[in-house]
Amino acid sequence: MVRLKSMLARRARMREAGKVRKGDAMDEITTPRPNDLEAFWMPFTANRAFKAAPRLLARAQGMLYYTPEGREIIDGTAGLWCCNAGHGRREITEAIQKQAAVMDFAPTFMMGHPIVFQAASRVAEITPSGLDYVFFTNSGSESVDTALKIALAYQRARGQSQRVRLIGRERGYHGVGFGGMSVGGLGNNRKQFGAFLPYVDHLPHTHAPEHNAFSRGLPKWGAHLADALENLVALHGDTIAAVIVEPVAGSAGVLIPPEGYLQRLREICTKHDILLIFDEVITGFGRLGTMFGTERFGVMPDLITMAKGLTNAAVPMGAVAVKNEIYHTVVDKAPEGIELFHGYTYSGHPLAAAAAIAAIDIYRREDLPARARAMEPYFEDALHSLKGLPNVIDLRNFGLVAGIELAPRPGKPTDRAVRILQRCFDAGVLIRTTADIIALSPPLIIEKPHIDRIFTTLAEAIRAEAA
Ligand code: PXG
Ligand code: PLP
Repeated sequence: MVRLKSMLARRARMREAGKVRKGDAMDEITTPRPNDLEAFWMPFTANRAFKAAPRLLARAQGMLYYTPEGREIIDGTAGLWCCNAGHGRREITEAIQKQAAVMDFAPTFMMGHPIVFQAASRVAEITPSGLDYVFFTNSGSESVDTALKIALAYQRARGQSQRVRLIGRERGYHGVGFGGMSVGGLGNNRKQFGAFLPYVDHLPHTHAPEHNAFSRGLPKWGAHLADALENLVALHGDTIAAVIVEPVAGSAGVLIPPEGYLQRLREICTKHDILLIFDEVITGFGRLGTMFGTERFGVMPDLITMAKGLTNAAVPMGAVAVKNEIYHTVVDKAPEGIELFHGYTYSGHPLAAAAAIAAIDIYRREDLPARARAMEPYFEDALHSLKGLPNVIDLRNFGLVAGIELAPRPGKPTDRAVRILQRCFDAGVLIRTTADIIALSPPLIIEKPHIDRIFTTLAEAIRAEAA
């Protein structure tokens, strides 16, 4: 940091002397990278704390990140739940490079390019049969907004235009767009903004440590919590368009649905003619031991939102898969011309499409969902070996997702978890924290020695922060 400061001071002096102006080529030359950390307003980050003591990742391969100094960090989080096939996959990199050389960009508004159609077909091959139409976006947040808009457009197209209400769930995370934030149920993500979509209501969350603490797999207690949807129907009548839930809630701190809960939710949606949207941004692409969570739970939604693992995170991309009837109703019933007034400049960007095809081919060829499923018992045992450590008040897991809930330091929420994250990083393991919950979601290529390292390191860090 001292070197960096002297570099910046030198640049400022030169600028004052009129030798270089900001943006000049000279400026680049006289200021070798890394540049200072100030300009980047970091997302969901304590900017001041980070910039005072940065944690930098400079390179990645397989299960490992490397710091700028070359120190190895085991990736316990698949980046942000997204590099499911591990880092630096050659097939994906080459597909992106090849596509960039062939055609950088072409519009998908009133034009098409071959690779985007191929990518949609590839996605439709892995979604449950009957959800065979795919709308491309650039992120999970955009996928959620897209799914909500399609749900509303569908209700109108079939003559149910009174169905304008959207139902989310407490502690749900559906990204940060106004749609996703509105159906989302995380207070911290809402409190600064005040304005939300109208006509939104929420189901109760399913987290019940008093009944389900230290569950392995699906907790037994709580299927009846889905019945709250009946109460919302009693309240709102036939004005509900759609219900959106994460099959397993990730961002809120790994909340595993009780056995039978999602089935019950499906039944009530069907009974009252309400669309069910599964937000599979985290649970998609093998994370739960099947390509999508819907297969593992045996529950069929009407729409699936996805992102993250779709391209193994090599290029941003999201997608919404919809039931054929939804596509046909919106498209076939529309007057001649554009059927859905929605889309992003980069809906189906060629580089993202190339990355998605290559990533899906890897997931299928290496059967990474099955690999995750096979590794789940070992991962589960390793997780539950943390039971009894100081301040560990709950452990929960499903697929290759684990949550470790800690008692917060009195008067200092998040402090314990953040310090454990720092200790793990210093000891060569990347974990993720949300409030005082630690979340693990490693790449699906993980081997047993990585699991051992992750949990040994974590146990030491938890002990070290016992006070
Ligand atoms: N839906 C779900 C279920 C998600 O988990 C989004 C939508 C939004 O996706 P984008 O691509 O717009 O971020 C997400 C994203 C974490 C964490 O560690 C989770 C997400 C993103 C960043 C961090 O809790 N989930
Ligand atoms: N803002 C302006 C002024 C635009 O012209 C556009 C797209 O044309 C957007 C926002 C939306 O950008 P995107 O399509 O990348 O979401």
